[in-house]
Amino acid sequence: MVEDVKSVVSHFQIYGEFVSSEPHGSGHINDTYMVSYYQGGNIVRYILQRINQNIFTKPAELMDNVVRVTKHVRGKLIEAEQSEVSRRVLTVLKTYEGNNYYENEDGFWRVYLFIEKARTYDVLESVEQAYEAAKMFGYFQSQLVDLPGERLYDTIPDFHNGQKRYKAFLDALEADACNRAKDTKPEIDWLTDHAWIFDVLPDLVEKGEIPVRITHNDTKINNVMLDDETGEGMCVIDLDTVMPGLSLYDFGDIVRTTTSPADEDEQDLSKVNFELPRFDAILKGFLLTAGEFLNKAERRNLLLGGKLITLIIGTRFLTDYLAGDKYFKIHRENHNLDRCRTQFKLVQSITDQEDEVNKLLSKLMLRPINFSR
Ligand code: ADP
Ligand code: GN1
Ligand code: MG
Repeated sequence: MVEDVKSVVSHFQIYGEFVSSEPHGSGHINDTYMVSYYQGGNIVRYILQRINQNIFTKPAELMDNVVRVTKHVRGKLIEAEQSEVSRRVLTVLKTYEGNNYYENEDGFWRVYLFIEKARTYDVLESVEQAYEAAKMFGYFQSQLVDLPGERLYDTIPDFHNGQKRYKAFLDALEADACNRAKDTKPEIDWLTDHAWIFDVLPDLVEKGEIPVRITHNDTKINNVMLDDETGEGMCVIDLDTVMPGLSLYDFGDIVRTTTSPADEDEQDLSKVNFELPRFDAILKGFLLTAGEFLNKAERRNLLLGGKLITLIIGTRFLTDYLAGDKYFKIHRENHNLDRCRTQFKLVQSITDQEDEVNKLLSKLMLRPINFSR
């Protein structure tokens, strides 16, 4: 593979001598490599990614979105006289032909500058990190409020459409392609019981209370880089799903990936719990940067965003398990089922503590509209 990587990166405008390449990160979708070059006496690193074309079927449109968004964010950072701009926004490298990607028989490739002295976390180590991550995702959205030009491409149509995700689950259940439904009866029953939640947010969108904005749509915690030294939020990454969406889903995915101290694939479900101090931290971080543009209905439904996206992603893991692990990368048997279980447990844990959360939201004048069956 090193030889292949070396040949792929040779098409990009990178100077110096190729040194090495190795797989990098723990994303579920793309293939990511860290590539090192020797340049004028220093080692300089890059990120090379092969875009998963089973999932992103129009990668050229996707790159068009990424380039527009990163250019706009870069302009904002320069305008605000921010230091270290190239550590605060992804930089897309061009090929010698002047393209933003390179395509060969093995796939569709792109290269970013490597963001040094910062890292991502799969599980948070402190409440401060939760605050920083939420602040960054809110900031990212605020930077895109005035993105000029045409509507961005929908890189995955209906990405967070819970009703369609539920329908896909029902189809996978009926097909039961791998005869796995028998092993997952409690999860199927639990989901059937909670499927009504999928309708709540679309109702508010239909009534015009919740607007469609430009959102990131994959604000899980390992898609933001935090500075190694200061812990400060540096850069929002993984921009493949930046497209029109709901702000509440972005906040929701922060809830999903920061409020429990457990891994997404933790097998000991007693470790999966919604922790109020973490929620308090992300609420403050997100409102600091997104508070200015969020409307009243959005502010009042922040917790719902968390519940809903966690339910949607749990449903997607269960669907993929039933279908035979076709979508998310897995690294062990039953991996998607384990992931599904943590998500459903977290939704249950949020529900169990809803009164407490509502007290907190009331203090911030964010008491949610009562929604129930
Ligand atoms: P996936 O879509 O598969 O999740 P990501 O774009 O999130 O792919 O990249 C996977 C991991 O690679 C990230 O979690 C992060 O740790 C690392 N990474 C991605 N882009 C960069 C970058 N520009 N600089 C440094 N690390 C990066
Ligand atoms: C995938 O690419 P990554 O690993 O950041 C997925 C998200 C899920 C997440 C669950 C394009 O995110 O929607 O929430 O896994 N991305 C896509 O961990 O499907
Ligand atoms: Mg990622």
